Amino acid sequence: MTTVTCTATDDAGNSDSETFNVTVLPLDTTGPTIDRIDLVRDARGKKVMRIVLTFSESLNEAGAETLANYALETRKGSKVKPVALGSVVYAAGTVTLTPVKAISTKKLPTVFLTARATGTLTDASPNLNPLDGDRNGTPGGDFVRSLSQGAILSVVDELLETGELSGRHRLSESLESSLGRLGGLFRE
Ligand SMILES: [Ca+2]
Ligand SMILES: [Ca+2]
Repeated sequence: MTTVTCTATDDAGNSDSETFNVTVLPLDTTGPTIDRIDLVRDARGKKVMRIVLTFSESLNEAGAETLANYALETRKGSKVKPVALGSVVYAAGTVTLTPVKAISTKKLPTVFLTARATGTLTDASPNLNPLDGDRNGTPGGDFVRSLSQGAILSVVDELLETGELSGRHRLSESLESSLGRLGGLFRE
């Protein structure tokens, strides 16, 4: 914060001054990153109904809710097939994508999600910094992950946050528990 003093003097030499404060906010030059992917399953755990993306900061709402900024597709070798997205809803730093048809959990390793670093999928700052999808610290770069990769990242993040994945001596124990939790993902 800077204090500015303004003094005015008339021809007769009378003068008076006023002060006011100016706050200059640091310019936001970082793009939002996707820090978590959570998969919302049906009651039996066999199908993914919704995909929830957690961003590192608030987004420009209109862009966050533009379906064209996201793509789902199955990739098998060179065969790429789009998976239709029905809706996208933004609320408080998270984006919820709902595919038209629920996705079988068996298919998760071949289903890829792309979030595009366009001019509208940006943060909420006046600079409108685009998504930093490749997480290299510079706005720009699409985010591309298979849904199974995304789910693994979220479990590892959670373990790091809760401290379960800190001490080296606890690592094998933690990995065992994460594999157990991931088991549901790959079970036939
Ligand atoms: Ca930012
Ligand atoms: Ca980037």
